[in-house]
Amino acid sequence: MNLALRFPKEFVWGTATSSYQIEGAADKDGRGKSIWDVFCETPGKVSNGDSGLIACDHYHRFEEDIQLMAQMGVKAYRFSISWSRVLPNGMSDSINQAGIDFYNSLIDCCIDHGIEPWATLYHWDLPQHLEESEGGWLSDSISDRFADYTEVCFNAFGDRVKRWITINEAWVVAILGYGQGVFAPGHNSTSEPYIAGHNLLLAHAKAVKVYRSQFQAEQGGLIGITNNCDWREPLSDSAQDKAAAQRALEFFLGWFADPIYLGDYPECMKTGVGERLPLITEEHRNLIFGSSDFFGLNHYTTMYAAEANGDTAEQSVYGNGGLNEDQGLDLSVDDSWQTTDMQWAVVPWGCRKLLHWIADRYGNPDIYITENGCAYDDELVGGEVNDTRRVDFYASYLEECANAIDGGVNLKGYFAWSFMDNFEWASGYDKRFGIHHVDFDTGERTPKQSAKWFRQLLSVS
Ligand code: PNW
Repeated sequence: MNLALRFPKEFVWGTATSSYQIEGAADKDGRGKSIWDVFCETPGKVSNGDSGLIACDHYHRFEEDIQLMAQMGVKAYRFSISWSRVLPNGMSDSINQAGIDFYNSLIDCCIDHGIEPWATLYHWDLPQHLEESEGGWLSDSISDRFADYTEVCFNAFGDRVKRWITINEAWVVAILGYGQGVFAPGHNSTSEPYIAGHNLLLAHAKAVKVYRSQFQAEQGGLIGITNNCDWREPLSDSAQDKAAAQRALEFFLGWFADPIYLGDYPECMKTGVGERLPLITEEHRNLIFGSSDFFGLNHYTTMYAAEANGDTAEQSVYGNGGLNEDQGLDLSVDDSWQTTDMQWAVVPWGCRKLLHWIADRYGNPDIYITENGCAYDDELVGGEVNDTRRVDFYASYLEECANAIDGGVNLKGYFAWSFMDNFEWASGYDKRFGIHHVDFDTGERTPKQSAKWFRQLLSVS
């Protein structure tokens, strides 16, 4: 059966981006610095010394970008709001009107083109001032700063934005930012990730409380969090390897989803992390439990998990799996699996298994895949980018999404990462995730074959 017809009529098809990766204009119109501006200035942290200073210049070219989305036929655009563009020093007592104006124009442009704006409130670009004055995600006060900032956003944009995502990928912030040090703010610690993770959860929950108590009834939107998770397949049928894979998933996704859907951290984390794992007090639980109207999921790849014996795979671009020692497991990949330019394996069935795992563990919530995609460096030749591997990637992952829906999973939407090639964090501009090609010298956008493939798919659905 035609792939498009396997998805319900009301399925939300979209593309996704984030502020620091595409906007540029980092020093324009009153925007304050974020931790990523500073991280990029630190020698050796980002490939080629790249930064988001100019990026895709979406700040000036957003109308063209929304038009390209409209041509594709997508229903939704997931973008993120730069905290320091709205509040230059992160504090809600000083609002940058130019920042508010920019997001107003962007949101209006989406709506004019029949595209529903999905706004992420935090996609890693913490105002540098809050890093310096409060200690960033390690501080007890940061979740209140975040709640104040989100209130400004609900006030300014909530009349038109009906889908809010509080935090993008707390796992990445915690593990890559505070554990492995490969993302801002670049700390290497075995305890800080758990503190940062706890504060990210509290920040999410406090923002949801603000929305629900002051805005939701009147504005009528929904709010949730997006977490990322790979699939972990047991390396063998042994009970140990099955337990290792389960543990890996609980450390990855359960870390953030269990408190929200089940009210506490997973048991295996309490055991494995011990005193380094903050306690979810009664007060925290009251805030966090039940604090998501939908389940946002970013999914990229799959690895095998096995009981630890020291036999771990070579690291992929951003390292594998987190603080593996806490989890007592080894990760590996199958030599037969294809990989993307990130060295992430292409394993479509892993996506289906993960969707079922979420449905089973968390009471079959409404799930939105808010990111899925791949990096391939296909060249622009004669005005075309023939990215057949990306087309195959999307076709095969969407096939498994359709299978999951057939199997009873409440998957309600899917956002391709990314709308266009952009600043891929520590990899700079070397890794191209876009379904639109960007020439970073001229800013010119070109729809790749994959964008045309989506257009065709969506014309049938
Ligand atoms: C996500 N990992 O990042 C982000 O939400 C995007 O901003 C990013 O461009 C995209 O995926 C591709 O990297 C991730 O190591 C970074 O597991 C690292 C991991 C996962 C997601």
